Amino acid sequence: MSDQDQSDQVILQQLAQIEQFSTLHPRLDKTFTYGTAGFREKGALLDSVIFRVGLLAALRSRKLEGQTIGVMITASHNPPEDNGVKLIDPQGEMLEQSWEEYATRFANADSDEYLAREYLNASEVLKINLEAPAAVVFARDTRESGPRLVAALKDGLSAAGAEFTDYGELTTPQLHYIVKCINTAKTPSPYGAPTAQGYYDKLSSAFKVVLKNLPKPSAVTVDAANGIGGPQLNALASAIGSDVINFVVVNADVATPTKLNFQCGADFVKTQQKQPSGVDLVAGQIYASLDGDADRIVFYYLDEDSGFHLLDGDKIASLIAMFVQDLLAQSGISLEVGVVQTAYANGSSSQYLTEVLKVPVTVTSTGVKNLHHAAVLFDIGVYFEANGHGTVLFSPGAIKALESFEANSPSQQTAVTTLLSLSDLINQTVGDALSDLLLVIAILTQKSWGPAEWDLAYTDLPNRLVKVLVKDRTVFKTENAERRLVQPAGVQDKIDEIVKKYKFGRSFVRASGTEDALRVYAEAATQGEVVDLTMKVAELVKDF
Ligand code: G16
Repeated sequence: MSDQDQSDQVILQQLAQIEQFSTLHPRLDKTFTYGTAGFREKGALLDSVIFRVGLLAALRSRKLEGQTIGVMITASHNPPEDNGVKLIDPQGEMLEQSWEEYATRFANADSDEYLAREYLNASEVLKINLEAPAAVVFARDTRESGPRLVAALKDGLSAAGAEFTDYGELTTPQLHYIVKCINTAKTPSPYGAPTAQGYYDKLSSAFKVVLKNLPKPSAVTVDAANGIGGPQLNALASAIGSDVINFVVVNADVATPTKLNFQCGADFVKTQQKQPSGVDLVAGQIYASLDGDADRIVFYYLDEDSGFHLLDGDKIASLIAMFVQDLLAQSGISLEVGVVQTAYANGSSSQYLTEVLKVPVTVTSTGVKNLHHAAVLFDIGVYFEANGHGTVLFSPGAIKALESFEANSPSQQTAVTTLLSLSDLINQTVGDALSDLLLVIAILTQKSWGPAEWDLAYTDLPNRLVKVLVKDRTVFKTENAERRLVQPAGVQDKIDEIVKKYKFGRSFVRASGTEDALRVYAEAATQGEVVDLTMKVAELVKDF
């Protein structure tokens, strides 16, 4: 047999295998879309989708010369019965956007034969050698549907002939970290050891360097949303040591799946603007809430008059930008710091960043994948969504400038050492609640600040975010980083008319990419006005 014949046979065998395995994971009569954070649905509906994601992950790895691709099975902040899946590219970043189309095509291929054909077509269009090696790693959160979906994923990977490793239950950012570690292991700058222990070691060492010679911070109570963040934070806390800091982890029941994100967690606290259940707030102390897969975090505290104050992603971004700028000024190194936000950013935060800190601010569409791409354009790019999803990116040039800097004074040296430790403390692959938690505590300890001092930077405009259930959210199309509606025709003009009547009024509407709902955001000068404004805009769009 000629080499060509042999190769044809291998490919035919792979296609036959895909068809055969696919019969075990029948597609439901439903259209799936790779959205803001991959596929999200009721867990019961995702079997075929996850199987097919396995095929795509194998192709992606083959396309990238066998580099390891990650697959995370999670629905993050969504309710317990939901689940989802997202792909992670070799440097720990989100799947390249041009591939989302293939993910959607695979998920919607309406027969086993057609799926095999889509697979072959993709390999031809993208010039992928189907005999090349493929490597995939995966993990899941604590949802009940996780193990069943992992089985579907393994079938997909086996059908496509990929090698794979199951990392069990991890937070989403831990898997991003592991993917980057694996793919950088043989380079001059390995990112770390590709294990959960490697993650704890990297973060805990950097945290200890930043806190060296500083007083021990007060204990921090963290609401883990009854998700994977609970056990992982406990393990990270052990690596750090109780001589350095104590964490009190509450809402850490991962044995009762129905409790996940229920009346607790970052999304609950941000949208309800109140404390989660299971936490008794003591005035003046700082608290934090994670979401179900620990890629988001928000902080909060009670003032002396029992007023609840939220310190969300905007507040975190402002704190970090201010701190990094101070350190740069102290060191004398000139690097450009920029902040990336979305339309959800509170108007006061954007004003503080541009007018007080004087940092450039870029606004992108929702989705960390969008913010990440904008943040890499700065020497030090701070990106955060208001919902608490974000991180800081140090460009290779910035790291080089810091590493090669020759300090003229102990103060300059301290600033440079702190900046370099921050770059290790921050999970630069993606927003990471645990890494962000340590970063915020480190900054507050350095400044000797409590939550109230942090909160002083600016006062949030009263704001509200509500979900509106509509018949078909896909008719809502936006432009200008989701700040304006272009469809349905005429609706934006009506929103503008309403908004005009409110002091400091602003409102926008967009279709969620993770839930079957519209999101309506508004802000205005007073609490009463913002409630009224949100209600009027929600009323306007509810019948579509
Ligand atoms: C995901 C995305 C975030 C996004 C959030 C809500 O978060 O990763 O970037 O802000 O969904 O998106 P949407 O408004 O489109 O539903 P998570 O924490 O659920 O992965």
